[in-house]
Amino acid sequence: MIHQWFTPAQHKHWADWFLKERHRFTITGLSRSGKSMLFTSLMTMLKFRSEGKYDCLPLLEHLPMELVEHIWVEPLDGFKMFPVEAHVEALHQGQWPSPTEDVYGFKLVVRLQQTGKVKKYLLPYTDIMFEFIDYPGEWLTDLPLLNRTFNQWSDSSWAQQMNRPQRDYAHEWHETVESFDFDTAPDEQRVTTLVGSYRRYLQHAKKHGITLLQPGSFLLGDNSYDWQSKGFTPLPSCISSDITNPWTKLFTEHFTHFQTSWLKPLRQQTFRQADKQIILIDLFEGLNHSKHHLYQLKETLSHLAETFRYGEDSWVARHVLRQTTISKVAFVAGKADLIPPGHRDALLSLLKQVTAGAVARFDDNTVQFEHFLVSAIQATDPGSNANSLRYLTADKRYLEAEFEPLPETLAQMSAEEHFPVLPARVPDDYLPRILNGRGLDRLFQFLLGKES
Ligand SMILES: Nc1nc2c(ncn2[C@@H]2O[C@H](COP(=O)(O)OP(=O)(O)OP(=O)(O)O)[C@@H](O)[C@H]2O)c(=O)[nH]1
Ligand SMILES: [Mg+2]
Repeated sequence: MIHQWFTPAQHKHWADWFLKERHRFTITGLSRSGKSMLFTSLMTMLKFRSEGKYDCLPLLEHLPMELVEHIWVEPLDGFKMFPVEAHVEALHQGQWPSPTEDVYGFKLVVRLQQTGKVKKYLLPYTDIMFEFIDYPGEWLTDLPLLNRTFNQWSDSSWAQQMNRPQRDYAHEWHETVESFDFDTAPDEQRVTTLVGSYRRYLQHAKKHGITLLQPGSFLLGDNSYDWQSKGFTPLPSCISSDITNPWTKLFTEHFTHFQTSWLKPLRQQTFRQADKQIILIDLFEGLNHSKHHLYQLKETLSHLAETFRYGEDSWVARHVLRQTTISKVAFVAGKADLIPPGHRDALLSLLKQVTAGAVARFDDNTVQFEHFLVSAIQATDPGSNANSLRYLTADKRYLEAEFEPLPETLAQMSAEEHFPVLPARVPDDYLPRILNGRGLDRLFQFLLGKES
């Protein structure tokens, strides 16, 4: 019987937790931050766990197996099924999952045992659902544009491009604008020229580790916004401030179209309010380039926090006011297997700094947050000393790499310093390496744990 296993305090915890039938997690992550790989690992772990093959998801410490009849994965209404088989097949071929260009979902259902009076009282639901949605990271950075006018966006976009590191990648685009004749009215060809040049800037900057790329949707193919016929670019402020200028008129119209026909439905469908949020962050790309890139990442994350609603997830808010706010946030630095264990404290400290601006937006103290280091797959092996790792290169050589200590603070990093990211290939024994991924247990324990 349940009351023999738990103290009264734990009973309360259980009751709280199961008052909700549906737990919505979002994993919010910039492009290439590791979302698809994390979902792939999670589903693989759950599959092994539910088939009783491997007891690998301590997630379920909060949900003892004795209470669980069955766990399975289902499609999520309105979404294509997350292509876990395709991703696992890619890993099997030694490839990483391909970048996501559309939105996919899945639902994890935990069916509880039906027996026992205590269960009926404590756990009103039979099935508890966890919903997961995977999407291209580029969509995420566009959401803040919902709160801007074209003019505001255009001005802030220029301001960003004038600073390092963006400025370093914007030369061609800036030259195009300088020699462009905005007195001649826009026609299809001239719009295509301008949008084409701006897109090349976005692509070039992305390749060099920039995360604040707006609109990121312009970087994707057919399943994304129709930038070919409804594109826009920032305009020099002398043009954008003149609302009678035909370019300003046209781009304002396209920008509004972007907001209403693309961003609004996207926010409603894909970024439905969840109560628990994992913000997945790749620090390695920034470290690979420069300290300016890390500051730029910090700015991006701070902008993103603007678009989500944070606050206490109270019973009243949920049942009476019918609103959900995010009450728990896990800031997660992924791919932690790419540095030696001895350097992880420094990585955690960098994570805290890079997310400080986002944290500052939780302006009341009802949001619980923590920082975590996680690897969805343990792709590397320990090296011969505390500062080294062994890994498989693209051409399948097994090498040892020595690491310089990471700086503990961004301020300590010199402007020219950078830390090359380990080009680790997917090893043949990817499966046990997924099952032995690090940090997921602590992460889920935090997310599923009692709200204080
Ligand atoms: N070593 C290591 N590399 C990882 C891990 N997770 C992701 N990666 C690397 O990061 C890349 C991006 O991971 P994805 O899961 O595709 O990232 P995403 O957030 O889905 O990216 P988009 O779909 O483009 O938004 C992969 O191709 C891998 O190279 C991990 O746990 N360990
Ligand atoms: Mg993806």
